[in-house]
Amino acid sequence: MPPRRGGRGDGGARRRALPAAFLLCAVALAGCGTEPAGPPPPPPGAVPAGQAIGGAAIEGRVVFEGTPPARRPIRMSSEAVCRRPGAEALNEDVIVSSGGGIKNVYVHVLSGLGGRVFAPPARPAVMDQAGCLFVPHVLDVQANQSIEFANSDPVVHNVRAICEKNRSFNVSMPGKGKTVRRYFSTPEVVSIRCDIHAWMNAFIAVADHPFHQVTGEDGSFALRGLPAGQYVVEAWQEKLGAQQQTVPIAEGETRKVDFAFRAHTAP
Ligand SMILES: [Cu+2]
Repeated sequence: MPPRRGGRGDGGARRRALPAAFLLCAVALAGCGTEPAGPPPPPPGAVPAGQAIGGAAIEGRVVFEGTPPARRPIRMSSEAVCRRPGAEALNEDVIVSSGGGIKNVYVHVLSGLGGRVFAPPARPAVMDQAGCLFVPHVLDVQANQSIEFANSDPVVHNVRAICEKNRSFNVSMPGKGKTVRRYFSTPEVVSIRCDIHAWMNAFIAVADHPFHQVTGEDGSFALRGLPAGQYVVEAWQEKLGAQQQTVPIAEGETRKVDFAFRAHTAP
């Protein structure tokens, strides 16, 4: 016997579901239909942004050991404006300089700062969509720091943030000049994508303190202004995984710490 459809019971369920659906719409409109409210103010006693709390530093390089993977051209054939025959952008999964440094590694203090609370910088961090790529590819921000997403391309993009600990979102970026502000409150690495152009991906690394950096072309980093203590420092790379080192440091000391990755070291 085929299953019964559209019975009285189903209608009742639909009637009961309607108010819930309206409520969801109202919540969605309040949260996403207009620009959401800015981040909450820092709690009393938070260390102001930019205020030094120590004179120690952890500096070093992230390097690739062995032969780095070749970077492949990104085929932007589905979007005429993005297409650059003969001058295609290269994929940004693993970028190793001629000297072996790895670019775009997120280096941050994972633990050791105790219960200190840090106010985020007042200036927004910026992630642009330019040349049909997210720029920068890896952005480091502080929790509750405003992030301005911008579109510099004469095409429609979107920004989809895929979070585990923060609230995921998806906003349309309909053409050049569009900007949208968002923020994340909880430390994690958020995956960013454009659904229209499958090759467009990026990462936003969120920390609840200012001791973080994304390595430049030569793979170098410097975390300055730390108080004496024992820290766990982590280097995270989107394809190669994460490595941690425990770093004891005295007041005023500068410690050299290097990280070395090889292909396929991801867990
Ligand atoms: Cu796009």
